[in-house]
Amino acid sequence: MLITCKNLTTEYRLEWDRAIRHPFLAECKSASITPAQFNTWLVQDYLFVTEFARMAGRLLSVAPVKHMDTLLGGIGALKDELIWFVEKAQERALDLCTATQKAGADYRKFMASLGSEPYAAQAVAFWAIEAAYNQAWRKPGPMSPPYDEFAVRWGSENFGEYVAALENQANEALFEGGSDSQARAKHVFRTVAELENRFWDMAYQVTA
Ligand code: HMH
Repeated sequence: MLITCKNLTTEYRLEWDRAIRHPFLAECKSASITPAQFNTWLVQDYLFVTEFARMAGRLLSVAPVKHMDTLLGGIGALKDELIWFVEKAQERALDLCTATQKAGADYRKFMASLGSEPYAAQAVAFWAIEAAYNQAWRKPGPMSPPYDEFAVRWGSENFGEYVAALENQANEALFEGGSDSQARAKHVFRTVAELENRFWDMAYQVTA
């Protein structure tokens, strides 16, 4: 059977649900998250995005030319996102030179390991990582300041369109890849779902 991104979210529905529904998000929506918990997530997510940008570079290096436009746009957006993270950290007087927590370090190792996966598996992982944030931040519904800015960044329709473009590209790669790359894609999708869940949990191990 041909694997698509949509199939993966149904096949691993439980794991995916744990990636996109989490008390952290519900507590941002109800504004009951503590500043220390939110700030911990913020600093760790900045560190995550620096590694995710490297992953994007590796993906670009193996992508077919027809997929470059979307990926280059994504890399440009990551540049803006890193600048924005630095501003948010300054507003909150947070030190971005903080150690990566275990869940973040495991995520970083996973992203580095993707460099030896077939293109289809890398494209699925890249889509899944962005799709997880798009769905997670959109699901709780509109948020109040200061969390609205975060919910809009990843939950917006614009970001959703970018995620849909990544999904199309990942589906094309799956279609063009062999059965081995499809099996690897399943494995990486499941791993992304698990790592996303652990990343939300990490906010409660306050370090910021
Ligand atoms: C942990 N997953 C995590 N952080 C992010 N910023 C994204 C996904 C989306 O880029």
